[in-house]
Amino acid sequence: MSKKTSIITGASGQDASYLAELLLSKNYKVYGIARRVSVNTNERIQHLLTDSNYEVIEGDVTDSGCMHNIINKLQVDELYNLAAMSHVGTSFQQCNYSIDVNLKGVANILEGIRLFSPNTKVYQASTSEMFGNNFSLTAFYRDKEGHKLQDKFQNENTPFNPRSPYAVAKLGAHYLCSTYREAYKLYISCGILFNHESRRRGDTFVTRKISKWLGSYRKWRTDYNYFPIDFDEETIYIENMSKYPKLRLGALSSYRDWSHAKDMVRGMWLMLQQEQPEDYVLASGHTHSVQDFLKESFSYVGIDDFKPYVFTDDSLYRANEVDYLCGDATKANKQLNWYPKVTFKELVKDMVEGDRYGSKERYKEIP
Ligand code: NAP
Ligand code: G4F
Repeated sequence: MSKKTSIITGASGQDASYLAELLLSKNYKVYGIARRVSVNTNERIQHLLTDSNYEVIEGDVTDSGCMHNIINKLQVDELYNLAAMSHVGTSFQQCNYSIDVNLKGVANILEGIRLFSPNTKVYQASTSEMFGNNFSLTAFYRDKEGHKLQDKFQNENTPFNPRSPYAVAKLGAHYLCSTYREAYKLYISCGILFNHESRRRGDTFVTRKISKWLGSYRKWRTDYNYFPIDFDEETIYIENMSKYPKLRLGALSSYRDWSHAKDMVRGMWLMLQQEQPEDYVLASGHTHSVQDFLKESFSYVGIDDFKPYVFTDDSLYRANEVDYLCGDATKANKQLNWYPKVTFKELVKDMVEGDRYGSKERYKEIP
């Protein structure tokens, strides 16, 4: 059988790095599309660059000519569109740019597929942010072992209600995908993914911000070998009056359904192995607040009360907040036989351990 071929846009990102590993392990030829940058941003895929089945091609999804040429030339079996301006907070400051990349970029790809490579199967990275503060209410739903999960959740039938420029752009792209799927009979599946993290998570997202701060704080404290003796509003002091800035965060009461990125990319691949293209929610079915993440990660390193270590910075609050996300992935469970393997506790441990040793050891993964 001939080797399957694939394109992954956003090649240097968190998910793309795990997806490339997965596809290479399945003997695919992988073309990673990464935009031109003035410094090397290949840290997450450095270990793949010597693999003859992996090739990085320079490209930007906002450039239609560039994307059309790549799609036409490669005629791949599967295209995974993961490129995005993926930071919700930033999208309030960079509204037009978020629309350019997250919506118009998708239009460029879909047109390229329609015109030049209509047999290519497409995965589009949709997001739970599209639900905003909407949720469906039922008594509760159960997992495959019959355990009770949440009573408030979002699934494929929950109405969308985007609350950020990021979510609006992603929702536009989501609808564009279903429009192209129906109008031109293309194989396009959207994964409505809830939050997923890892050691490779960008360091401005809240989970990684926490694990990274803990790593550097612990190193600083070990260097001095003292425990904190005093705190003021923004600073931690130890015995010789050396000081360390507190962890600065915004909203602590938002709830997110956090999974490991490795579990999610398996679901992306499964979506493109079906007879028919459909959209699927991928989520753990468990939700935790930012405070829960703080509690779990600080207690993992032996700090019982995280509160004295955190400074709440008003400038980090968003103009609009999504308060509660918890996904019901029953459809993916049943149709794709997809279940996440890494628990919330294991995820926190993996991230905190990853940042404990600094950047070199960071990518030694949990098995
Ligand atoms: P990420 O780490 O921020 O990766 C995004 C990638 O897109 C980066 O490699 C970035 O390149 C690239 N990119 C940005 N603008 C581009 C452009 N104009 N042309 C080409 N590439 C461009 O995000 P992620 O967490 O892996 O997420 C992957 C996708 O899933 C994104 O579409 C995200 O919106 C979506 N998603 C993520 C989550 C989550 O919790 N992680 C949940 C739901 C949906 P640089 O490295 O040069 O910046
Ligand atoms: O880690 P976050 O920035 O992730 P957010 O906004 O949920 O978005 C992520 O997940 C989406 C899926 O639901 C993806 F589509 C999107 O691309 C991205 O991967 O923020 C999580 C929560 C928010 O409520 C935020 O307000 O943490 C809160 N938070 C509190 N302090 C903070 C901070 N978020 C960030 N980034 N930085 C803070 O200092």
